[in-house]
Amino acid sequence: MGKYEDVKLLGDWPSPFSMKPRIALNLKKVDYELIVEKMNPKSELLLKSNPVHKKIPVLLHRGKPVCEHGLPPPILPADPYDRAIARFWAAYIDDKVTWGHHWLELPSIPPSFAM
Ligand SMILES: N[C@@H](CCC(=O)N[C@@H](CS)C(=O)NCC(=O)O)C(=O)O
Repeated sequence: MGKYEDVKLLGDWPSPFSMKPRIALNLKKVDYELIVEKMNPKSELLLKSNPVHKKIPVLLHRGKPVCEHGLPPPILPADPYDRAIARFWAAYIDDKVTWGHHWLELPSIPPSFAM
């Protein structure tokens, strides 16, 4: 992994929203520290870093918080059609797969539509 200065992710394992930045950081080979946020009660760090929504994940770069996850463009495929498919599935996961039991509701994916 590359050495990036002071990258921390405030998140937790069952949070699908936390998984996206973790996957992105791993794909980009960025070293980071995962700070597990237990949410009950919410930590001072979370409340200070994301005072508007008070939600995880929060990426902290040199102490500066970045809230609201998303797929950074360099992670998306170069081909416009492949990019559209990737965005479709990212939005689908965001909309439909919020907690564990929803994983069971994923449809079977036609091979032509899979990434
Ligand atoms: N729009 C946010 C959603 C994040 C989100 O909903 N996180 C959940 C955990 S998976 C959370 O922190 N929930 C705590 C709460 O709603 O108080 C994002 O894209 O990062």
